[in-house]
Amino acid sequence: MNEYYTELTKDVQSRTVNFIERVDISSLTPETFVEQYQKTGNPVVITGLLKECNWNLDYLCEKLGTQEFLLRLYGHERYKQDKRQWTNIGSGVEAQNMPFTKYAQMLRNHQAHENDIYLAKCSIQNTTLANTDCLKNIGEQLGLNKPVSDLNIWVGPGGHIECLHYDAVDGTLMQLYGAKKVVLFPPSQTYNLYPFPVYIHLRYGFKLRSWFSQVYPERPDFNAFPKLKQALQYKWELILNQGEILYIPAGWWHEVTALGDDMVCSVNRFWSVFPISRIMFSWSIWRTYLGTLCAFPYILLSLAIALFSRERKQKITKILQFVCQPHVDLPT
Ligand SMILES: O=C(O)CCC(=O)C(=O)O
Repeated sequence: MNEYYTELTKDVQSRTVNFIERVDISSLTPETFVEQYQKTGNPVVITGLLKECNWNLDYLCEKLGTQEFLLRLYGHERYKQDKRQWTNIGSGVEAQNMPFTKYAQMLRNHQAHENDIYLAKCSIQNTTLANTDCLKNIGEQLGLNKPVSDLNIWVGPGGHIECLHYDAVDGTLMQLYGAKKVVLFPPSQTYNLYPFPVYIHLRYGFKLRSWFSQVYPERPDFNAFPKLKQALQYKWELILNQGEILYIPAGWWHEVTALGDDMVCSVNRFWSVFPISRIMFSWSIWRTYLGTLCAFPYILLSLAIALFSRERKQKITKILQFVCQPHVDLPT
């Protein structure tokens, strides 16, 4: 870990925010992880499990070459907007397929930084990274045996922010190059964080999502969102350094900022929740399913429109993929 991030980590830990426990894999077994963190639904940072990984840009270019990935062109103006005016989340911003080597060039010449261009949540299943040694058996070592997604890669410029949201399933965020700052809130704070209402799915399908928050936790506007004051008392904050894994239990809100001036790379995976009783009576989770249900008329209409379009096959595949894996963010 370089000095800058060590200082940043100390700074976060010395402030009066809650900070997350860091546990080395040498003191964990799959059974203790399940007992202490999975069953209780407590986030934790695991160190010492990704020692071999250093996914810098040269390595990624060597492995991914000219394979195409979908890039989201966010632009920095996005962070200045009042989220109540949003008509899309990440999946609705302009997106474009590009060979990885071309994106790497944009990261090297900082075009990606200037325009906040992000490669978000792309499966590495059909790439040479799928069987990489450094990510082998990570889930098993933590007693996580039921993945509900592929391994997804996230590559982007320092400065990029993935806005505050939660997932309906458990997640592990594995930091493979650079560092990220993660702000977390427990599921109990859902209504103090002003999620988009469930009915927005009727109008926007999955372009806008009820599991995203309308607030900026780092730039609070208490006039518009007075209950945010309460939520901030429950704010957890951490720096996720290269080689570390963050376990994010279902329902925990998280905002993720790529740090530094370089490129930052992570891989995540989603897991089914165990025991299911942890979320059975959680309205935060049920409202995501209700939202998904509300999105169906919009999806059916999109399917009908796709049926008559020229790129029929591509569009229909994307829509169906999404329906099968509703927690996976797909471009629309
Ligand atoms: O790393 C990121 O930019 C976001 C990751 C995330 O939201 C997740 O792992 O659930």
